[in-house]
Amino acid sequence: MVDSGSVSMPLNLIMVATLAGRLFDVTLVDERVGDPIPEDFSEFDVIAITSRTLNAGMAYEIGDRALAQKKIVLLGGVHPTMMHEEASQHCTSVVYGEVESVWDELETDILHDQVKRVYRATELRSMTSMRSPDFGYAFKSRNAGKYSSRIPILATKGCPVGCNFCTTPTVYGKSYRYREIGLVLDEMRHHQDRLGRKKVNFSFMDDNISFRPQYFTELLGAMEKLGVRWNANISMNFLHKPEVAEIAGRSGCDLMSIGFESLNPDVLKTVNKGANRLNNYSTVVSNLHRNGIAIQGYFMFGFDDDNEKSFQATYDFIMQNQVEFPVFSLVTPFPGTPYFEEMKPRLRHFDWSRYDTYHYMFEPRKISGEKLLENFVKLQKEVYQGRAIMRRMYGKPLNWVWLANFMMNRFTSRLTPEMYL
Ligand code: B12
Ligand code: SF4
Repeated sequence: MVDSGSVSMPLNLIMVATLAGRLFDVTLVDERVGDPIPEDFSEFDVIAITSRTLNAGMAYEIGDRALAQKKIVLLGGVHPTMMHEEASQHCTSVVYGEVESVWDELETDILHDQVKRVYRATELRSMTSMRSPDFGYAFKSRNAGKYSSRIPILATKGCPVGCNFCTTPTVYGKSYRYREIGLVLDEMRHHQDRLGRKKVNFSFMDDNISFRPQYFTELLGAMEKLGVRWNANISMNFLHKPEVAEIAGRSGCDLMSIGFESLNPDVLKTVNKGANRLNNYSTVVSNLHRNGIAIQGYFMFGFDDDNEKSFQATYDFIMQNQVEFPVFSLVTPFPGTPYFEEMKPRLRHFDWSRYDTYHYMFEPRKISGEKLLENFVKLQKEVYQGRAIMRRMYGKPLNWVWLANFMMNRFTSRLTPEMYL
């Protein structure tokens, strides 16, 4: 999105490496930081690849190459899970969902050279047994300097809400699991000891960390004494209550990423996100700001009920409420979800590399595709114009959020509607 030069450490592959590393020698290759992907796999027995939809083509290419060299190829992650039949053409085995719940069986089968076509857990394991990720695999990379210093961490998994456009219900089922608070704190303390300081930055990777308010506030209460900094993706479900923002601020939260999605009430009804109540939006923002928490606000466009007014309403909301870091995307029905099935006849293409939320996917009913993209680009340029940045960021502490805004200024100034086709 912004070419900041750093990416977060890949918790998915690090979890796979942490488990596999007990028995196998593991080499982590992360193409995002510039690690070259080997052409010749003769040094390896097993090639394990992760993929979101937008990287599926690349993952399949690597899988085909390794298969041709008679290697065991494992494909996992969100896209192979959602599209396991398609993925199975390019690997020996598809790992459906999280590796932890199938690892024992998979490890035994690899050792006996008897791997199956699909690994799918009949039951998801409790998070109590989850091993702490071994980041040593990432730190020892020659390109480790390109990893963000924020350490990815998980307290919960899954989300029972079940929105029809979301992949989480398929990947994690409708259950909601959480780790004992003591285990989360132990992991944080481990990094504080390793780095020799209290102020360590963590990034929660949870789907919906605040789904159980009691667990969430207890976790934050316990984190207060640690002196860490943290950020998370969060739904708005109870952020309108001032005490939640207060405890988040006291426990070291410096950024919350919130899916506001839309300012158009008709769109919100169809998105079916019960937590998003328009009349709470401004309260949520001011509660967080009062406690020193910056907001990364996600906004989507291209729904059937979107019209030109949606853009103006979003602009006004962002400017009036000084949202620090707005992020805009186009509605993208991801393969394997009920929404994808519903929209299939109207989708413009099935080129997975363009399923990145930055491509135009279908013509909405109330605005032409041309007008949609024109307004989409205009809004981004307006919100990240120098003067608009100064208005939104007025009075905010001088930190990386300013820098992100200036990078977005450069990035958005180059945008054109054609880039989204
Ligand atoms: C945190 C997060 C982010 C972070 C990235 C963190 C990172 N370092 O990757 C940020 C905010 C940067 C981000 C960005 C984006 N994200 Co995001 N993100 C997530 C989220 C909420 C959690 C991912 C995570 O780390 N989970 C924790 C790890 C441990 O779990 P996991 O990834 O599921 O991995 C486990 C299993 O899948 C399995 N596994 C995974 N890979 C493999 C491989 C093998 C070989 C094996 C055996 C097993 C295995 O075992 C793992 C360990 O348990 C997911 C939702 C989700 N639940 O997946 C969305 C999600 C992955 N993101 C999504 C999207 C769309 C994006 C963006 C395009 C959004 C945008 N408009 O910018 C960008 C794309 C960035 C990119 N270039 O890839 C979609 C992807 C949909 C799809 N079909 O591709 C998801 C699924 C959200 C959704 N519900 O739709 N994201
Ligand atoms: S609330 Fe968020 S994580 Fe949960 S199902 Fe809906 S979109 Fe997915």
